Amino acid sequence: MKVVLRLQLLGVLVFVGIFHSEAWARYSFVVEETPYTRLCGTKNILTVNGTFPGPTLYVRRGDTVVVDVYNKGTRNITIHWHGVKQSRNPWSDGPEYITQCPIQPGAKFSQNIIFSTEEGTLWWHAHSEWDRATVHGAIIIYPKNGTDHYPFPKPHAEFPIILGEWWKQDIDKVYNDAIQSGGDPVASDALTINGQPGDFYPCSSKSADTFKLKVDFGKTYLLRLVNNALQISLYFAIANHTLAVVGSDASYLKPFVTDYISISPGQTIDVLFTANQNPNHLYYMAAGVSSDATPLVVENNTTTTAIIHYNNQNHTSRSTTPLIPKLPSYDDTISSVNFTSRFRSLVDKNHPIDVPKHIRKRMFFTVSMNTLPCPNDTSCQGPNGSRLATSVNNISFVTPTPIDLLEAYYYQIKGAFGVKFPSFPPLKFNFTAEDQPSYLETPKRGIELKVLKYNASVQIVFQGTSIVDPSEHPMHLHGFSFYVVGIGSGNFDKHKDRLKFNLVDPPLQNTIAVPLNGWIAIRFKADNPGVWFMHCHFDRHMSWGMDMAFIVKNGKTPNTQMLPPPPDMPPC
Ligand SMILES: *[C@@H]1O[C@H](CO)[C@@H](O)[C@H](O)[C@H]1NC(C)=O
Ligand SMILES: *[C@@H]1O[C@H](CO)[C@@H](O)[C@H](O)[C@H]1NC(C)=O
Ligand SMILES: *[C@@H]1O[C@H](CO)[C@@H](O)[C@H](O)[C@H]1NC(C)=O
Ligand SMILES: *[C@@H]1O[C@H](CO)[C@@H](O)[C@H](O)[C@H]1NC(C)=O
Ligand SMILES: *[C@@H]1O[C@H](CO)[C@@H](O)[C@H](O)[C@H]1NC(C)=O
Ligand SMILES: *[C@@H]1O[C@H](CO)[C@@H](O)[C@H](O)[C@H]1NC(C)=O
Ligand SMILES: *[C@@H]1O[C@H](CO)[C@@H](O)[C@H](O)[C@H]1NC(C)=O
Ligand SMILES: *[C@@H]1O[C@H](CO)[C@@H](O)[C@H](O)[C@H]1NC(C)=O
Ligand SMILES: *[C@@H]1O[C@H](CO)[C@@H](O)[C@H](O)[C@H]1NC(C)=O
Ligand SMILES: *[C@@H]1O[C@H](CO)[C@@H](O)[C@H](O)[C@H]1NC(C)=O
Ligand SMILES: *[C@@H]1O[C@H](CO)[C@@H](O)[C@H](O)[C@H]1NC(C)=O
Ligand SMILES: CC(=O)N[C@H]1CO[C@H](CO)[C@@H](O)[C@@H]1O
Ligand SMILES: [Cu+2]
Repeated sequence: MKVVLRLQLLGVLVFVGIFHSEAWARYSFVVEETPYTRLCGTKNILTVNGTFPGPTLYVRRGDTVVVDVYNKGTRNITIHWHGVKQSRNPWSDGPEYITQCPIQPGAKFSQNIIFSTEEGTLWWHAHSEWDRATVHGAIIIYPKNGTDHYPFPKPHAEFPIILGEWWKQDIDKVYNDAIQSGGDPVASDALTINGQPGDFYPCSSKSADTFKLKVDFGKTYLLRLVNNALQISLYFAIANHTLAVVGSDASYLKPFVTDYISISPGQTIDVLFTANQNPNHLYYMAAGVSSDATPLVVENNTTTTAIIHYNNQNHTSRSTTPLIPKLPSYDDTISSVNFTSRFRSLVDKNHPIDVPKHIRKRMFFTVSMNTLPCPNDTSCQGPNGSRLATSVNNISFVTPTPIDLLEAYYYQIKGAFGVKFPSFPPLKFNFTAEDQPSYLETPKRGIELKVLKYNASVQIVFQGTSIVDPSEHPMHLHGFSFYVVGIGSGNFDKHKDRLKFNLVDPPLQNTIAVPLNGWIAIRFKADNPGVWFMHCHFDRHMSWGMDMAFIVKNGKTPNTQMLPPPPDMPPC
């Protein structure tokens, strides 16, 4: 098996070497504090190997990779391999207090990353508090070596494009302040493309560090987009160039052409674009807010940019002011849902799909904003002097500690969690009504899991509600990709909407945004034993309780059972 290591330097891929290895490759991730300057100020941020974004992992479909994670920082940390199925190996999945206790300062944890059918782009990120703001990187999964190749013309070159948010404050302060206040977190100070805010922000203009992509006229390029923003979904576009969407979440799509994309935190989208415009101009690629999350964006609805620069410009007639793409407005939720609704799995003989047809386990999960009454001596900066919360089926998840759910399950430690997560919400009401009675606002709090039989065919309809404040919710499931068989606005109608499910070529995703006051329906086969977290990928919603976990039981044969824990699981 061939492993190609590359370094990304100022936007140019520099080829540093090829080596051969046996069944797997081994990497080191050194988590450490590193000084970075952005928006006119310097501060230490937590990084992997001193780079921001962190190193890209290059693998092939079906590889297993070992990553030795060394914590040389001063904070507890965990690393999650977002979208990697990790068959039978929840031990290396990463969410803190769900599948492991954190890697404490000075400690090391060797994680086995087991790829299976994923192909395209995924990413890795910290899964401890909100550390992923700076601790993240792309994972590029090439087709298997040999006859297999991309199901589209080979691009001339390809680049990871990681979208994110930058705070002038330390991210742990942003987190602690939000948790203590009970209200919304402070808005980020900039959006970023590959770690750089770009020309529209102070001290970034014409910065040598702004991400630049040099292209040859007539050539086609593959951009592997990752949204690592913490609190918002994003629109992305390139001035005067159309984009052909070819994949998402490491699964190929039927290509379609669009002027813009909408991408949720957690999601990846692969797009091709051809450098076929006037080479004497510069073109911005730009990203801007797409969620209607008013308190977090209104003052900060600026746009992050990178520059596309054609080689072989005519120097006497070139323009030095880049053209700006038009992005949909931040509150234009229709354009966002419209874009996502166009996804269709590729489906060809090399990329078949297997949508569960006969559902054994049907579930309906409401995802809601909530408020908690104000306890004495507590700051309560949520609406009407409350504390903000979130829930799934009216249970606001409480993070277990000092223990993790996977070890509690495996070693049968009693009292760490319950197994009564409800398949249906406790109350029926008009989920998306304009005004909701205030008695609906207060959720229960707890640690309830849902037990699934091995190989059960599962359907979940996620229903957004208008309790407190309607919002979209990018839901992410660990341990599985799922088919998105339906998406719609308003209340899910089980008689009418079910008839319109796409069971022919639904997209296979690991993150899907439940539209604001809308619903989505997903299906998957529970063929991966373990404890698997499911949560909203807006980090504030995750921290407020929009989470739950599945226990998928072992099957009957040895190769349908969880692998044993590794010897170096971090202790609590
Ligand atoms: C991968 O494929 C290339 C070309 O097909 C071949 O030269 C190379 O030896 C292969 N590598 C491995 C590890 O199979
Ligand atoms: C990270 O840094 C370590 C030591 O500094 C190095 O051995 C390792 O190869 C680097 N990892 C990656 C993925 O670049
Ligand atoms: C870019 O697109 C705009 C809007 O469609 C158009 O007015 C302009 O002429 C285009 N510029 C170039 C250099 O193609
Ligand atoms: C904010 O968005 C509005 C509406 O899209 C736009 O008019 C305004 O220029 C934006 N402000 C900034 C600072 O980007
Ligand atoms: C470059 O542009 C100038 C001005 O438009 C023109 O006179 C010249 O012929 C061009 N050169 C080339 C190589 O196209
Ligand atoms: C939605 O997308 C379709 C293309 O699939 C387009 O024709 C239509 O105008 C779009 N609608 C809105 C409201 O943007
Ligand atoms: C909270 O404060 C109120 C008013 O000071 C007091 O009556 C009540 O007993 C306190 N509740 C708790 C749980 O301490
Ligand atoms: C639910 O509320 C929405 C929004 O106010 C309204 O349009 C719809 O008619 C209501 N549905 C029912 C069944 O009352
Ligand atoms: C959630 O549960 C609490 C406690 O039972 C109840 O007061 C509240 O009305 C419920 N809300 C919803 C939306 O089910
Ligand atoms: C806050 O209180 C006002 C007045 O009692 C009420 O109308 C409003 O719905 C409340 N808002 C929330 C989010 O509870
Ligand atoms: C770090 O993790 C350990 C083990 O779970 C825990 O005891 C400790 O409180 C954590 N430290 C912080 C600052 O959260
Ligand atoms: C870059 C920028 O405009 N940042 C602003 C974002 O909004 C906060 C207030 O919410 C301002 O303090 C920042 O300056
Ligand atoms: Cu959410």
